[in-house]
Amino acid sequence: MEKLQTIVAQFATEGDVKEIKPLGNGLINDTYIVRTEPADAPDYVLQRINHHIFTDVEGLQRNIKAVTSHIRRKLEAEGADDIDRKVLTFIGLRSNGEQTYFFDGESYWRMMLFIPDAETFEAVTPEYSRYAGEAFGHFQAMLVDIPDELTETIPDFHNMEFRLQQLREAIDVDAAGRLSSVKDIADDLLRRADRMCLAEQLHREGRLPKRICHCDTKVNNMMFDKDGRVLCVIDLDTVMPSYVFSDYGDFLRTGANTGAEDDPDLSRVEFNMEIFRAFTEGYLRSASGFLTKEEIENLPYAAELFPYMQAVRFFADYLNGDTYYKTAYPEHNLVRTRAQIKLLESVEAHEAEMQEFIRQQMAR
Ligand code: GN1
Ligand code: MG
Repeated sequence: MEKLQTIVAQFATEGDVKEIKPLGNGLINDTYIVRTEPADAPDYVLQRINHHIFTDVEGLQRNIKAVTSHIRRKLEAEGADDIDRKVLTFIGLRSNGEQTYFFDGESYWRMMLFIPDAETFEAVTPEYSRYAGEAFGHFQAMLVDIPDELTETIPDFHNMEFRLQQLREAIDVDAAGRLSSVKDIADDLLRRADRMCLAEQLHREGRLPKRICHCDTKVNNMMFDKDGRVLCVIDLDTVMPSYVFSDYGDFLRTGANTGAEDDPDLSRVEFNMEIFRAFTEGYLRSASGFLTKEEIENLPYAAELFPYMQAVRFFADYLNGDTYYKTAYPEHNLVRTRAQIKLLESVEAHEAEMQEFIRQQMAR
């Protein structure tokens, strides 16, 4: 706490710190809420950036600044109210207001305004999913004409070919000696490999553009107000050029899963078509203006790609001995892998139904 207080003191915040407590449950960064007094001083969010994963913190913060400033300008032009609650505001250092992160010799830290009267959820209703779909479509739409060139904060982040290469390496090395007991999972994943690399193939053929995407559209990465309206998208570290499939697919992976991402009870894990329909309707409403025919037609593939990619990533981490994701128990990454494969199977079973729904939406 004392240590955190000295970190907070580096930033140009208002008020006096009253308390600092852990916030949320991200798997990568450490996040805290900083409450201040007097009551009219704003509260803040403090984050330790995981720089083993985000190695280019300078580039990362530059991306975030470009994106939040662009969105702010767009919202102003739209005449939106309450803009400070609809886009994140990063706090500069006392010593240099332009710099939005602090290095304490060991870790990188940043602070942003806490958005009051807003909530995040681990699960959503169809109604909230429709708003979420609209919000991510709107987010992408606002960034279509961003003038800045953004860096890939994690190179090849959602590149399926690269993720499979990492899995194959993990299988070859078998660093934690775990492969022999889970060989069936490796085979199951590799069997689908070619089909799942469709996006990279389309991109090489010039048929699929990269656009600025959020790339971590887990349902808990958006803030809702009291009426269930989406205020803004948070967790902007992975905002970078990618295929629109990233945002569409990763939301459904989390939002349309009837179980938990790491559910040990696979009977709870199913793909919820009601959420799929609501989210897709909302997304197409705000994004169909800029999406190409090829992007729209392949949205069902995107819904399959993300449980698959996540299974590949969790499984590779399991084989590597749990070096990337935070884990709560030794088999956690294996349990996560199984849950993602179960989800994938359920999405696959709905493929024709998804195609038909999207076709109907576009015909309206
Ligand atoms: C990580 O940090 P968090 O929990 O929002 C990960 C995502 C995964 C997700 C799985 C930088 O996101 O890509 O989909 O865990 N972020 C990074 O829950 O690897
Ligand atoms: Mg998060």
